[in-house]
Amino acid sequence: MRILVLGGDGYLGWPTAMYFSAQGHEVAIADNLAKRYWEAEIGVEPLMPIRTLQSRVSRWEEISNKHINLFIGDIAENHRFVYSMLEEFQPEAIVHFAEQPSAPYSMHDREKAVATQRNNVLGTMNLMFALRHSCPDAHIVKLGTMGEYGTPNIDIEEGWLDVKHNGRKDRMLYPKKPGSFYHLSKVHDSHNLEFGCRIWGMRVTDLNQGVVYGIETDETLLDRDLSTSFHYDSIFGTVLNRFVVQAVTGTPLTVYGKGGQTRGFLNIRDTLRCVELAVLNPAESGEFRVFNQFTEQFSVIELAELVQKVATSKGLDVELEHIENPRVEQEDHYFNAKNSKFVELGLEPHLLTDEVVSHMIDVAIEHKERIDKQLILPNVKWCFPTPTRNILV
Ligand code: NAD
Ligand code: USQ
Repeated sequence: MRILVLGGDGYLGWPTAMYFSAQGHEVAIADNLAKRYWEAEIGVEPLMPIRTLQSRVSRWEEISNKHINLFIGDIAENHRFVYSMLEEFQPEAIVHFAEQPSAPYSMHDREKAVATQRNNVLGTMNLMFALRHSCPDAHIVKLGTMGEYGTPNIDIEEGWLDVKHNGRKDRMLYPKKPGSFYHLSKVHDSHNLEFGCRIWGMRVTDLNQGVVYGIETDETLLDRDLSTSFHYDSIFGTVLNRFVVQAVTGTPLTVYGKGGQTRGFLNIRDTLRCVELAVLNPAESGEFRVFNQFTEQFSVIELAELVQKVATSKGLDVELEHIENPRVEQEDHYFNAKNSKFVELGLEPHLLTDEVVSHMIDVAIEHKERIDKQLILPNVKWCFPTPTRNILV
């Protein structure tokens, strides 16, 4: 198939692009390298050194003897770029990772909240219009997030809810209660995409993905220059990835508040497989399909205790610390999310075992000299003091 990976320079997009290329698909990557700018802006670096996108692609081509097409451009601010790329490449599937992915980044201040929603919502809208113009039958596989649902006190279905009200029934998009301006941007995307399916007959799979952990895939392991951009800082690092790096540096594991926050999690290898399953089994024309893309549920404290146990068995001295929660979120709540659709399509999950954590610790130890401990403590609060009335911000 001809598969376009939007955001193919990122943590998940780069390994996904290599994976599809390895399976023999014709792959194109689009990226505006914005993540590299955001990293520089806040002063953080990935754990492993990451080559330029062009040199990663060349290295992949040398090693695999397969070609990846490259489009450098901004999908949110340059709609002509999106139209001409789709016109030229004529993708059958478009995997859309190209968004600002961090909740803390989006909660930093007005500018970053607006920039996040502008980038994410407009990028998806430009894609919808360009697709309608240039390749209306292509299937969009869109990375959404489990955080769109928030933590409701009822079971979380896969995207849709059958509702009975005053004696009548309907099937509605599942009600959303997200926890940051970033997560809200994904809700807005979902609504826009569902509208496109309903009105124009677009075919879309919205992947409500849980929190991803992991450093390596089969393709990144082929060469150091193919590594993916793994973060451990408080803005771009996700919780388990952060705990592993904290354990290696002897920093107490940063459990925010009580640590009862429960989320869906998955290994980066399962991200690749889930996206592949969605691409190979496309949505019907007019169908807005939602899959909950996670394999296991854990609370933050369960993850911290797991990392502590494994690290201790490897001779590391690791403490847990309940620090003041910088976020506004429930710390003790019901969470039961359905995730059967990928299993029905054939997903065999990589589960979070002691061995997986142990291997992540070993990789983090290899790169220990690059870890900057200053980047570990959170520095963005959800609820900051209201400015006095005569200060314009
Ligand atoms: P990432 O920041 O590493 O990758 C996103 C890529 O998109 C970056 O290379 C960035 O430069 C590019 N990009 C952003 N805006 C763009 C634009 N306007 N035009 C072109 N390129 C643009 O993020 P990631 O962790 O790989 O996440 C990928 C996607 O998956 C995101 O949409 C994220 O919200 C979603 N997601 C991630 C996780 C996770 O745990 N990492 C979990 C659930 C969902
Ligand atoms: N947390 C801690 N300590 C830390 C970091 C996080 O206790 O050091 C807690 C957070 O308060 C939160 C939970 O761990 O309750 C998850 O936080 P996270 O930073 O790992 O994940 P989140 O901000 O939700 O965002 C990440 C990705 C995002 C994706 C989302 C999936 O950055 O792109 O959409 O996971 S989900 O959470 O299912 O919405």
